[in-house]
Amino acid sequence: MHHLGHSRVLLALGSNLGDRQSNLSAALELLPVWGVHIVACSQVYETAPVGVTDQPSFLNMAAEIETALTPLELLRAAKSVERAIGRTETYRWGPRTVDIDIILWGPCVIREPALQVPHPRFRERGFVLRPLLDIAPEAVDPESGKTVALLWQEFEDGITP
Ligand code: GSY
Repeated sequence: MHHLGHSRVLLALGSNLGDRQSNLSAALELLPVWGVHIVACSQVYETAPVGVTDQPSFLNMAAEIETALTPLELLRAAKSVERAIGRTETYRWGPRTVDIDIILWGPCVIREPALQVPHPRFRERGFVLRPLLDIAPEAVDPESGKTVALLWQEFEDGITP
């Protein structure tokens, strides 16, 4: 179920190829073209690569948005923006010019083959949690019932979800 215009939708953005700051800025300028209103942005954090560690470091940030798009429409918009900025598929978890993930959609839980919200791995990713803490510390993960602030604290304390 998706609550038109009411849910707090949170995105994570990352870039580790080319002019990383310009790639993030370009994404924030292109999203509105697709009907995505940017409400708030976190700081930009330089983060060591997680997963495949033998790749350049990332710039990561988070954004709160408002949109009348459905979740799957937002996913398609995000993919269009990624492509416009020059992301070409390398390999899973490989370098990318820009990556846009839907992390939370208010209280909604979406489990479709193409889209999982809350993002299934965001609770263990400091590069997602730390930017989110800037703009949405009190946002609640509907699956764990925990706030972003608590998830960040547990991440920092090394408590695995
Ligand atoms: O889906 C996120 C892409 N990604 C990142 C990232 O954005 N930041 C960091 N630090 N490591 C990452 N590994 C992958 S895959």
